[in-house]
Amino acid sequence: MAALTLSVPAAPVEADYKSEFAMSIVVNEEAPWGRAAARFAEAVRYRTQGRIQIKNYFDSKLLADRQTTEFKLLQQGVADFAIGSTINWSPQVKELNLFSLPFMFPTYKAIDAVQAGEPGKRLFKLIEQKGVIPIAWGENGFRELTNSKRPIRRPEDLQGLRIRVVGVPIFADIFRAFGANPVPMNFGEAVVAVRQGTVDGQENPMWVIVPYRFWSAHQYVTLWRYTIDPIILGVSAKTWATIRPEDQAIVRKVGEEVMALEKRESREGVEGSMGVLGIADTLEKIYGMNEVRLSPGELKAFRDKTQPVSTKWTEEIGVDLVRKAERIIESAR
Ligand code: X2X
Repeated sequence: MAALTLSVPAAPVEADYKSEFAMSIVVNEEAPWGRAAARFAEAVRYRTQGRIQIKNYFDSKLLADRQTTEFKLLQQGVADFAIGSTINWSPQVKELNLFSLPFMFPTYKAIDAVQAGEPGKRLFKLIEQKGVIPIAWGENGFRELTNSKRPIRRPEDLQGLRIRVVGVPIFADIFRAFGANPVPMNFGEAVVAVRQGTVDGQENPMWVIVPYRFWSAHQYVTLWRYTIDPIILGVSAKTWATIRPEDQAIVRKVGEEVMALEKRESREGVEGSMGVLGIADTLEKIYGMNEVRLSPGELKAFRDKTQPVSTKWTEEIGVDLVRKAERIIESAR
């Protein structure tokens, strides 16, 4: 008996992990999205007593600014971790375009219900089937429109404006439907284009508009919540397979905590809770932007223009998934 016990090898004191894991983030550390990556790396290092060391590559540095390749790099294990936007992952996981369906998600309650419900679970399963382990949802935010030319109240106001969009097809379709001239561009390039005025406008959540100082080039903002941009903390399945179960459990727990905090923080600045200024006050009073809020009638004019886009992309995403999400949204109102 004793001999048998002794022959069982003791668990190694040091895990034979690679000395550094790479984490990709498209933005910098100044918004909740990037801050979550910094917190995650630090808390994982602490709670694994240094066994897992994560190096963060902010501002798309692991991607050479090609944001729509992030999911591929996770599949390959070039990126071990990422906190990535569903927009940037949608070329490889087309169902993630669900969140880019125009005017689909009216409230935070609606998005939370969809993520917690069957559609969210199905999306996580699809991601996992493609070789990436999804850990938790976070949020970049509702995407608002900024531009340097004029207040945008009606689709006609967008006529001919050069609007930077992420290089995924649904956004080009949406802005063409409004009569604008969509210019697909990677984010790093977009930051320069906004500053230099080679585009007239762009669309992003408040937490990108503020830290990247888009307000200094763009006087006008239209608050229309036309799409939402969730983010997901994911791990390459190749990397995951090298991590021992007890460390996987730590990664999961820390990831869930950090991303829940990220979501709260990204909403606080917008919702005006906990004494933080709401989006309108922040962008108008602090950053001097001219804010346009749309009446229900004005919003409807934009929504009507995008009806064919929604129909087309519902087919692409999967009618069943979209209808399930719609039913959840309806009851979460
Ligand atoms: O490129 C963008 O606009 C950004 C930063 O919001 C995303 O990564 C989707």
